[in-house]
Amino acid sequence: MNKTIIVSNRLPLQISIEENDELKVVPSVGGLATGMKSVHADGNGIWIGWSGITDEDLDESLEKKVNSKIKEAKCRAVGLTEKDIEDYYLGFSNRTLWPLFHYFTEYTDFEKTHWEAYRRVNQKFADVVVDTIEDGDTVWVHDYQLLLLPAMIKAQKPNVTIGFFLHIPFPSYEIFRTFPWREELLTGMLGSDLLGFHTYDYERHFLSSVKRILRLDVKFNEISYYDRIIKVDSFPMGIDYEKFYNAALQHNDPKTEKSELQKRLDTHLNEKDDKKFILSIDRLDYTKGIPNRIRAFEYFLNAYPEYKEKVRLVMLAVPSRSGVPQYQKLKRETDELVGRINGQFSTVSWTPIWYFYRSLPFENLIDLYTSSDVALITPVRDGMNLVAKEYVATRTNQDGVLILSEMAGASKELNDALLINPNSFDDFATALNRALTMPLEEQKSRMKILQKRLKRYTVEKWAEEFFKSLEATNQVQEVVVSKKFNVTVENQLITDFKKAKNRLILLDYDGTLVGFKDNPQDAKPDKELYSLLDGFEEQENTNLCLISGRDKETFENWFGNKTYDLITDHGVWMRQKNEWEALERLKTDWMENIKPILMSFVDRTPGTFIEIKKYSLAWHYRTADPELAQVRTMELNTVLTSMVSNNELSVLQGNKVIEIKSSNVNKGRAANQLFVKNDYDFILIMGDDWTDEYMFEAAPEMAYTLKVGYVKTKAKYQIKGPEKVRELLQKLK
Ligand code: GDG
Repeated sequence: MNKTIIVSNRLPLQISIEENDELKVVPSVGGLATGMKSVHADGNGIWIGWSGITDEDLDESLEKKVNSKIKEAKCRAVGLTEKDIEDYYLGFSNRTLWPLFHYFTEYTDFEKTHWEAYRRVNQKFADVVVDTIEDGDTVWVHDYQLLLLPAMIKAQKPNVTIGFFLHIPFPSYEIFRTFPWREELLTGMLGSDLLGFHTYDYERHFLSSVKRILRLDVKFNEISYYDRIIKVDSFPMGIDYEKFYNAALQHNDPKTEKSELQKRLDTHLNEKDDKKFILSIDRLDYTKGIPNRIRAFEYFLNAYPEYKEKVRLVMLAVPSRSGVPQYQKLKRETDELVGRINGQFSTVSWTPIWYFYRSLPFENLIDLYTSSDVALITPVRDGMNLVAKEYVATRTNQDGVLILSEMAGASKELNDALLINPNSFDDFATALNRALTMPLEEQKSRMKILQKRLKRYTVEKWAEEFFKSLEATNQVQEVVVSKKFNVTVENQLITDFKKAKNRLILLDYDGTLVGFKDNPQDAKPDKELYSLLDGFEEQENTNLCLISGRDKETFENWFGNKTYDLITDHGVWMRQKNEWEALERLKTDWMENIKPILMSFVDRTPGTFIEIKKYSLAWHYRTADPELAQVRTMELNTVLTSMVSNNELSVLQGNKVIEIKSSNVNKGRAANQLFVKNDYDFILIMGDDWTDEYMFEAAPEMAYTLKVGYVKTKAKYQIKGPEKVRELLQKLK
């Protein structure tokens, strides 16, 4: 039976070493563990991650004990050293990726040794994963600590399905491009078959970086990457709604005994009947906007002095990453601010801010959620923010108001909250005033809509949707690979070639025999290619012909002293036995009219240029901004449409090029001249471009037609790239 493997930095277990080396293992109750329950605990799943104990703290016997406990919980541990944690976790993950992806560029370190540790540790994870999985298994990798892992797994196990989910934002291209190892990071992520983000914005930012940095083809939300199609989608993570709702119900039951914290909260409420609670809960992290929130609260008290002694901000800041200097600084700043504001406003009976710097048990979290009138959740950047959703789930009477930052992913779903820009103190003050005076009816109608969404799209549903989508990627891949040029076809082709008496090999040049270069003139034949092609000159009964959109002069220059056949200018000219012959008689007077139009596109689209050939004009946009180029190609097509029909011209969409040429010329017509001339019993045709489709269409049924690349084609088979083409030709020599 196929397995499902979940991989995250930490295992969903808290393991502690007690006295006498006794182990205490407590399962984590976080959102992720809940969402994964159906695939992990109940299904045929294994969770891989770090146990939380470094190698240095484990001797051989303790390690055995730990591993056996981990195994009981259907987990497998990745061993990490103190140095790994220092450089990969506290270093690269939390001092590079975390700040950069949250737009804190000034906090971002680009430390090469940390990057190397990140690579090394991702490989440690890959080794354990590869050792655990078999073909047909499914792997789901989580979060920013493991961005390189998908490609590392795929390289060794191409037949497993890999999903990846990023829990934090993916930044805009302008931020991501500053990252020194950007290509490698993206390539690491592209080992996945499905990439998931919380919101459409993160998805679109990621795709933009893939297009601009890796220059890959992206259609809607699918990336063509060699022989694979990678799907990218957004899956907003939900919460365990019932758990929070039921806990709140129980809490509100008068029979339930009150916690110490609740008693303290109650005394506050009794101080004055009309006093209100404003709640904020976050990890103490600079992305959560805590100092800013405190300052905004001060601004609010000054702007609306009538609230003095009537409201209280209850702030829970959960200690986090205290080994990273910025977090230590944030702690000092928060302490100081709370002290200053409490000093400034407090009276004998009122302290405006209650500040807890600790983590609380779940029951106390519910005390806070249920006792508050307003939740003030105002991160400056946040992938999703589950606290906002949990607050909503605990409002069993549907009262209460959520004030939420637009910069939290959750704001995309929670439109009925009061959404604010966390950088505007006026927004804060107005929203707080509105929340504190909101009629109960409006509170209820808003809360009802918020709850409806969260109740339906829970964390289980989120995991289910992701898995469904991940399984569907297999079907996409099957379509892509159905035409794959596999070993069986290759062997048959070689056998047919060997026994044939009269062979034709028809090869496109750019993208087929050589890779693309930014400037077409740089894509000259190399030594290896010459020797490969020359080999066919010596073979008996073998007619080799290169067929290209290149002009006659260029080919004459490159292959002038060779004896093989050439067809140039998309089929205008043919050279056989060193004699050039014009296959078509063409007019060129239209060129003078079209040239200025193309020139205006060059002027307005940096990175593009015109190639002037004898019988055609080509506008190349390989190095232009891909998004701008997409707009301009549509614009150019529209402009050209009316002009070309009057002049019997056609517009060809090549690989990052638009070419205008006479309509009655194409590679298919030219190739046909060869097909009919001889009674071939073996024909091999290879090409990568849209214009090569004419050849595939015109080819006799017995021909082997091979498309280079994995896009839709009329060819019978598809092959990866020029390297593979050369390997095949080598085998025919
Ligand atoms: C990352 C992304 C994204 C908090 N304090 C206590 C406590 N919590 C629980 C909350 C909530 C969770 O921790 C915090 O989740 P958030 O989503 O708010 O924030 P991050 O930790 O930054 O999480 C974030 C998330 O991943 C999921 O993808 O939403 O954007 O940054 O569940 O209830 N729980 C207990 N005591 C506490 O003191 N028991």
